[in-house]
Amino acid sequence: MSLVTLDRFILQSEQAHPAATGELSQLLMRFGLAGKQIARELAVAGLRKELGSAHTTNVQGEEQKKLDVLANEILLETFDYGGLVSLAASEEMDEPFFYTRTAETGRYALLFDPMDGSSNIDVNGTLGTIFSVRNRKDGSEEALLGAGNEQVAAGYILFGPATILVYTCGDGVHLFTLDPSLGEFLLTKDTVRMPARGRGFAVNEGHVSGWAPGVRAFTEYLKEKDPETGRPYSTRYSGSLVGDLHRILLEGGIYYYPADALSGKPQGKLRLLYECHPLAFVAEQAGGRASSGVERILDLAAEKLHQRSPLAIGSVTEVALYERFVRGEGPPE
Ligand code: FBP
Repeated sequence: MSLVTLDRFILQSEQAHPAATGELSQLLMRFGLAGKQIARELAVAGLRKELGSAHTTNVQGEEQKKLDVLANEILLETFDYGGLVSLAASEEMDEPFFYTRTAETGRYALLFDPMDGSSNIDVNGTLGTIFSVRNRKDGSEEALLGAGNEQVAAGYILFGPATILVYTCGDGVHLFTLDPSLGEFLLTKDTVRMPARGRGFAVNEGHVSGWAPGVRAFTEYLKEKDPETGRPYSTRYSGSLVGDLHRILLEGGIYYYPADALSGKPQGKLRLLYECHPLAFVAEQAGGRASSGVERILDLAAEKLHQRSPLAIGSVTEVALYERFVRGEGPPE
């Protein structure tokens, strides 16, 4: 059986696009390289005293972990040659980073959350890296703020019992698993389809007191007993959006992080450009859906780099139901 590595799959997919320059292919392959490096650092972080706080805070006022900073550095270095990228923005950097040598020529701009699920870092929980690729346009920070449907590619790397890379370029969602003995990501699932409905929901109910009545009613509705509609749903919240979304990609269900009027997060917690947009692109390409509760996440543009947005993402059935409850319409008759 011939092995389908990430690089081989990307190069074969490129052949379907005669006008392709090969630059996007090279760029996507680099995320594979960055994923391997970050996986290696995670595996030995406890041995190398790389767990714990970096004693710095990011632009969101959140404590930075040493691994947040290390993963950010690995990603920046991974694209600092080959002239593909002109600028990159990250959850861990106040301002975009401009690649001096290619600021005028690099065709692409990147946005990433280097270490998603930071609260899991010190307890060996599931973690992820989220990435989004855009055309550089005029190469300014403003060029990064466009609607989610301007993304060229997006995906995530999941660091769990196995390291998994999932990406889309707008032609379906493809899933690869890292074979540590080969040091290669191997194709595990091509053109993944998310089930239209699920049995699980992922939300931090500890914040319920700050939610809008519609969100509270939706959560209570999922927990009521009614086998005909597959209820009650099971709670599946890992503390890592990437970990929860990966489960939903394979089993269906919904993850939501609503606006929270009481904890100073009137727009929720998640960042629109490098958490919501890329995962919405993946979800929709797999047949799922992503909403703010009111609007399609991919139609939303940002005013600021680190802007937050409420997010409900997952199977079409549950996300549509969530939007009904947010509109105050309750469940369908
Ligand atoms: P980070 O990118 O800073 O980790 O924030 C995102 C996140 O950790 C998600 O992965 C996760 O679902 C959520 O925040 C957890 O937030 P909370 O601790 O409020 O439940």
